[in-house]
Order: sequence, then structure tokens, then C-alpha cells
Amino acid sequence: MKSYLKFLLFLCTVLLMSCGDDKKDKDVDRITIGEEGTLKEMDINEENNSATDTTATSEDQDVVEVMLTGNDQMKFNLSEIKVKEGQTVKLTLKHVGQLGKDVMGHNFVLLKKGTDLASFAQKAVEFKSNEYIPEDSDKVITHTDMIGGGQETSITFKAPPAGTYDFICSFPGHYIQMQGKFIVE
Ligand SMILES: [Cu+2]
Repeated sequence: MKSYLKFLLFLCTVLLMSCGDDKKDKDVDRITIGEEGTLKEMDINEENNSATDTTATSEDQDVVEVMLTGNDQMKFNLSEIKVKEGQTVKLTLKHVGQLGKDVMGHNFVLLKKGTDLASFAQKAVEFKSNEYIPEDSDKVITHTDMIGGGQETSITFKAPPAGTYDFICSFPGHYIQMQGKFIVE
């Protein structure tokens, strides 16, 4: 009887031990898989992030595209344009109205800091032959052509030093409604 009991005890112990070992092995396996999985996911994420960053660097920091529209109601779609210092700005002006250039012409004129808009616009009226850009003005940083309904025009220029500038449409009377801030950060 005693040896039979001992044998039972031995069996139980072996069974318990092996059960315990199985559990441990499984746990260990799971942890390993989990860690590997996590590591892989992290690696993939890091690769994706760095790839996105690289793309953002080449596109967003070097060249920025701005789409500005003007309509028959004498309105720009943007009252504020934000770019970063050193960026190359590709600005497209689109006239989404139907009226002609002679009655509802629009342009984009970027003015130097501190330009008095009223006096600049007043002067611009005298320069119809030059699409309302004063030829002798030192206030203009850059400007587009004057366009009419259905037309569009683009200019590419380097963003001026950080600061806040004004942009207007210099067609007679338009600057009152058609003006905005060009912010270089
Ligand atoms: Cu205009």
C-alpha cells in the first residue's frame, strides 16, 4: 500500500510539474511573440514616420502652392496667406467670375511692409496702361498679371523675410474689399 501511495504521489507531482512547465512555456512563447510583434510594429511605424517627414521636408518647406481666387463680387477667397521664411511660393490667381478684365479685372499685388494701401491704390489708378501697377513705385514686392473672368495666372517668388505684409487687387476701387494679410513665419 505504501509503495502504491508513493507512486501515486510521484505521478501527481510529475503531472503537476509538467503542467506547470507547459504553462510557463506557453507564457514565455506568448511574451516573445508579443514582444516581436510590438517591435515589428514600432519599426514599421518609425519607417513610415521618417518617410513622411522626408516628404514633408522636400515639399512643404521648399515650395508652397497657394490658390487664390477672385470673383465678380469683388472678393478674394483668402483674407490671409501664411508661408514660411525661405519658401518658394507658387501663387495661382484664378478669376472664377465671368466679367471681363476691363470691368472686373483682378490681380494680386504683394506690398512692402508699412505701405499705405489707400495712397498706393490711388496712385495705381493712374497706371491703366501698366495694368494698374505704378511703374515708379518701390512698394511692390511682386505681382501677377491682371486677369478677367475665367482666366488664371501664376507667379513664383521667394517669400520675403518674416513679417506681415498686405496684398491687394490694384484694379480701381477693388483694394477696399480685395485685400488680405500675407504672413511669413
Ligand atoms: Cu480686383
